[in-house]
Amino acid sequence: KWKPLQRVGIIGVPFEKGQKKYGVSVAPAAMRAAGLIEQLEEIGDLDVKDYGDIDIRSCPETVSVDNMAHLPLVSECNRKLSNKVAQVLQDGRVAVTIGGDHSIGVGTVDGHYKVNEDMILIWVDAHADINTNKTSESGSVHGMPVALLVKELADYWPYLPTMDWQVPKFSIKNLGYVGLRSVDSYERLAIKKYEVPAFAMEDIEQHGIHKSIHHILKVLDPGMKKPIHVSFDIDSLDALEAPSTGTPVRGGLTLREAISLMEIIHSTGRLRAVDLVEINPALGNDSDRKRTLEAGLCVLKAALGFSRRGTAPRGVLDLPVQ
Ligand code: 4U7
Ligand code: MN
Ligand code: MN
Ligand code: MN
Repeated sequence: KWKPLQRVGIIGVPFEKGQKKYGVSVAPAAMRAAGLIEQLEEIGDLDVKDYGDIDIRSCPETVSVDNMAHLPLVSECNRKLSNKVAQVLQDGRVAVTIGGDHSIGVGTVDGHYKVNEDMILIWVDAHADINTNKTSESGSVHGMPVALLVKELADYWPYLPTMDWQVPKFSIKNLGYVGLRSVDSYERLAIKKYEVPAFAMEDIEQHGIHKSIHHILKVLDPGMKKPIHVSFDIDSLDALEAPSTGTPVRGGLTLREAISLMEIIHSTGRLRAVDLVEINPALGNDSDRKRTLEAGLCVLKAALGFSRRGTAPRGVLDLPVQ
């Protein structure tokens, strides 16, 4: 009874203060220049609306929290993003958010949760992004969004000034991971403690991408009726497939595996939000940049219904005669 939504809303988030390198903020413009809107419009009869970029203005950073860089900026950006994602969903469209670094996952998931409280979250990433400011080695918020979002970890944070708008209500029981291969020790502890279904690269190696994602979907939603949010970090892909990213890790997903994963999720008909984050067009040479942007496009197209088999013209039964 679930049919894929044929309406899509694009949101750009030119934000990079959740990590330290210059360039992730250029990704929304680079993806549009690479033909994002046109390529999505070519899929079946997708109705694509571009909602433009979130307005990133530097607000005065009056407060500072220990080992958590630029919290006021991260907070302000995510507050706006959360409202925008909720608006796109209320317009009856799949919310497609182009980051920006992964700290923007706070806003996308918060906004989705406001509209669909029963949503499940698939975090596709080399990293688990579930550090608190106490466990993080970097102090960068792009390694913390999952810990900020889940209610089970609320007590492990200090009071966070500027973040009052975000009350973590999403349960860690509705989270699954794919692609992990660089997990910090306390992140591993959290995953074990809450028994988060987590398919690290060795599990994907063992079971294949099909069984892995089907298993996660079954564990999180045995009734097969919940809206799905995929937060896709481009560094889940092997560094050879997507070199232009700030924290590349060797030995990752092939593009084929990522496409396959997205095709399976699309086929459920329940995909309601996708984030594509951590593409940094300022890193690497022209060929690295092109390859990374193309990989991002392939992943989004698969999520939104592009078929590698091709699609026959609708309502036509034969080839045109001379
Ligand atoms: B990304 C890291 F220590 N875990 O917290 C951290 F290894 O959004 C990396 O997945 C975080 O790219 C990577 O800084 C964040 C580190
Ligand atoms: Mn990430
Ligand atoms: Mn990552
Ligand atoms: Mn990264």
